[in-house]
Amino acid sequence: MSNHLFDAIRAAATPEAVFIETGDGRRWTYGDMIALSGQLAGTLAARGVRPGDRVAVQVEKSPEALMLYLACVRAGAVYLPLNTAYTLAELDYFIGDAEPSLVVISPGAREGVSPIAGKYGAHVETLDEAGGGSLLELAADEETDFLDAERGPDDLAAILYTSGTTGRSKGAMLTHDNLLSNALALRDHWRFTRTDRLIHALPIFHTHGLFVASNVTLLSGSSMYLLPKFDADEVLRLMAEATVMMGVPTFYVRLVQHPGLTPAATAGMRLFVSGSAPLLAETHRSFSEKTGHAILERYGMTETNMNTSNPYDGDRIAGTVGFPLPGVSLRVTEPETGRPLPAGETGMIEVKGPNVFKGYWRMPEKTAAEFRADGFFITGDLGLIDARGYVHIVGRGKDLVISGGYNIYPKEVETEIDGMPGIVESAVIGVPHPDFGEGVTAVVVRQKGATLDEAAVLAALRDRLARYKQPKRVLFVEDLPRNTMGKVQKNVLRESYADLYSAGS
Ligand code: MLC
Ligand code: AMP
Repeated sequence: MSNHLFDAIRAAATPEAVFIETGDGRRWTYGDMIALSGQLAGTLAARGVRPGDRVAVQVEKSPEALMLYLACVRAGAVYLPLNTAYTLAELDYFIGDAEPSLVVISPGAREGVSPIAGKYGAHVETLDEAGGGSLLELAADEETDFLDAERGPDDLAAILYTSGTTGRSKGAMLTHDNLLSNALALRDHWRFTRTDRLIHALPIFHTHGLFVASNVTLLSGSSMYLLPKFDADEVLRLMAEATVMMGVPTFYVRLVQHPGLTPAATAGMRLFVSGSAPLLAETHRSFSEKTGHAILERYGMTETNMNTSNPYDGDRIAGTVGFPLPGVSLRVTEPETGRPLPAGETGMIEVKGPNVFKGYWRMPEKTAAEFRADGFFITGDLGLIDARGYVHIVGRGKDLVISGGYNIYPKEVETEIDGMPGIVESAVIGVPHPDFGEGVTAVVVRQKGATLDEAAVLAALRDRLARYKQPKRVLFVEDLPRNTMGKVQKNVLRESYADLYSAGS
């Protein structure tokens, strides 16, 4: 039987070659990967997971968690990773919307999640970061030679939720070929070979750490150092052994502040990739001055995988995201009409290609609204193509904050704040933050006589929203600035508070 994505992974695998090493020296070969993902796939099937079923997973990062992703691919299930920061209130929505047949969570979360899973008819199993939990206990009894489920290029491999501008999160449906075609394009573009060793310090519940980092490693038969999270000391130590790192801009901001970042420390590295949020030109320059390496910036999103990349050979230009990847068509249009704009003019970035997702889970109207009639996906990012063909992202048409590489939709935070007693209204904005790029900031109007303060607003949000979505500051004002149409002028607020997080403020 053929399984579009896993057949390609299997073909690139040399059984005795190392796939994963952890910081504490444990190793998994490609042979181990095939055996363990086979046992886990067998466990899924035995637990009643059928091809097309969703498997929701909210667990700490570990080699076994990655094997579970591969097991889902092999069993024909749809992998649904969830940010470990999500609260039970957020989880209830995702499980209710996706209706998974199985939910895998950390052992400590079982008590809280089981009633939610039960409400929607899902089984629960557990997995911890040290390889313990009920799922692996069951897997130990399974055979390693699982017969992979038949899956074609257009079958779903994963659903990744992205927050919606109108509040409700949308599940982006990604097919086997969306993932495979993009990983192959990146592998070739970034010249990955079996001899590469990737520093993997990203979370594995988003496109960047899950698909870009892991699938490129798998499809090149190379290896990775899988770290629980980003830690500048640990990453610098591993650079002596590694060849490539992928990170969000915050990684690079923290590295350039570290005294250990020197030409000697990075001498064995051949490539540093940045993405998920804009890399400041200043960070690019400073990194290059301290190491001699030009960071390679690329641009992608959950719905499209990776769209563009700076060149491997040739100029990696700070402040640009490079050229469309092979197979990807990119154009800049007038947002209202979709009319293509000439080079140099700013408009909506639209993309089309095998990388672009199949649509939003059970939201056909939302899907239709974000595609043009000729199949181009409207990204919501504003940009231009310069005379040399480099793509520049100059802003966002969507009301979105990106903090440390995580997306926060202001509407979701505003809805929570507006529902609190004593609040008239709120506007949530992103303003420059030295570490996270943008800091989530709430500007709030209180009812006359209300005594609610910053601490009370933050306390009320604690169990409602993931930590990274919670405002770093809550500021109170008499009125929000509005234009003649009555729309809140967030640009005015962003200007007023531009220095809020600067050193010394
Ligand atoms: C953690 N915190 C954050 C945060 N991460 N707050 C805002 N934004 C973030 N991104 C909170 C913590 O809960 C903590 O709260 C406080 O901030 C300080 O935490 P920290 O110890 O400094 O954070 P750290 O654990 O070091 O995490 C920061 C980070 C991490 C940048 C390393 O957020 C990260 O790994 N981000 C990567 C995100 C990513 O993979 N994005 C890809 C999406 S895919 P408290 O309670 O202590 O106050 C995509 C498509 C594409 O976008 O193109 O790739
Ligand atoms: P997500 O929905 O989490 O996948 O985030 C995707 C969004 O991140 C894109 O639509 C862009 O706004 C942003 N993004 C990703 N890479 C870059 C980059 N290199 N520069 C600027 N913005 C980026």
